[in-house]
Amino acid sequence: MKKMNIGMIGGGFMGKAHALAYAGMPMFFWPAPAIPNRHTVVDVTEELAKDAAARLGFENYSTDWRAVVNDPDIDIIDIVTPNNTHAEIAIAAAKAGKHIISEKPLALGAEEAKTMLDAVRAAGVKHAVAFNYRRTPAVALAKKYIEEGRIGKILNFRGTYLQDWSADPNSPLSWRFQKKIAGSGALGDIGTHVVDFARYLVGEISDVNAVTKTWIPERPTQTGGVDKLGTVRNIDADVPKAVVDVDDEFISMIKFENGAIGSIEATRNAWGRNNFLTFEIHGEKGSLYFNYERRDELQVSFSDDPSDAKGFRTVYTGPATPYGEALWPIPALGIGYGETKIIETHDFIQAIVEDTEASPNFQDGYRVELIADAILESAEKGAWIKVNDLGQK
Ligand code: NAI
Ligand code: SOE
Repeated sequence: MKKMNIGMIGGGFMGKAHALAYAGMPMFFWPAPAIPNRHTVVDVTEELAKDAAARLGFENYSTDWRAVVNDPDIDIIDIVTPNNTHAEIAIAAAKAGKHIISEKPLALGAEEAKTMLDAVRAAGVKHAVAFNYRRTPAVALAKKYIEEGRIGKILNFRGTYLQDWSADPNSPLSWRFQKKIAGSGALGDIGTHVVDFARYLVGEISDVNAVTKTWIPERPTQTGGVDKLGTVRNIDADVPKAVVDVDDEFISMIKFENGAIGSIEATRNAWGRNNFLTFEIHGEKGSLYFNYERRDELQVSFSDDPSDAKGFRTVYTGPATPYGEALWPIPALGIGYGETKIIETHDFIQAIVEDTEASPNFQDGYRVELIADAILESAEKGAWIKVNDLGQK
């Protein structure tokens, strides 16, 4: 069986998730399209890189991502670094002829994402963007029902992503609060997952009308140690404060090209909400509801349900639903974050081996960035904004 050498850039939170997926993928999907080999992991210091290699099971480590991108033994470059580094690494990897999977959001904005899309298209390499939540079996089941016409023509999509890890004003100013590193706040960090759901399940978004808020305008700085999300940082005892220049929260009305309407909102300041990533979709013949915090379940209600049994009922995902054969043998046994990454890894490596387009890919990452840019512009101008396409379809 073919082996594919992985060069993974970044050994933090997502480094762990992707390394787990490389190890686990062939255990779930057998025969695997190819065996991912954890060849080299890169981080910014020798200590971090060495530790990441030991912890995440990589054969080698490095502090020089350029050398790894140009290493002829590497087949796939996996970008799991903060958002401001994605473009430079991806463009160099494309030029070196490597297949690329990048974490979301693809870039700091649409213009930068377009340079990445241009680079992978010019190089003819395979490319994927890691919107892994659409790999949750219940989300893929919703997609199947929609494609089969089970809820009819879609009227409305209502999506949320609510977390509370930054509601505490003492939660430190990690890179996720800095525009030059993150691009935007809750919008790019978590709102883009909902935008991905909307595009995947309903279709292209044409217009947005949004409001953004920064509830906590300054936060304690940090220089090392480990923060709540496992990011390596030191939090000094007597820290100065620094300005937050991104959104803590946004809400946007949306219009789809196919005539459906809806809303998307995201916040990291909602006490009590942890990974409250949801959608409710209303169609002419039924409705679907999903909440990632109950990720084995899809709530369904159909117009032809008996009149004495109106309301949502729960479908549990399992062997008979999407990805079921590869996963666990009993419905509701429990899908986790790891499984979504394992499926994502499988689908990307399969696209490489079978020479098909990976999905979602940099084109999708770029379209999501166009929508995110339009949301920011709309919030600034207080008006409906058409989603532009920068001349790149
Ligand atoms: P993190 O801060 O935990 O880890 C990033 C790692 O990259 C750190 O170890 C850091 O030292 C390293 N790094 C930074 N610059 C580097 C460089 N130039 N060369 C090599 N290593 C470098 O961040 P996390 O949470 O892993 O996020 C990484 C990316 O993954 C972000 O784009 C984020 O938005 C995305 N993400 C996606 C998730 C999803 O559900 N799909 C979940 C969490 C993060
Ligand atoms: C932090 O808000 C975060 O880790 C995001 O960066 C991820 O994309 C999300 O899936 C989980 O939360």
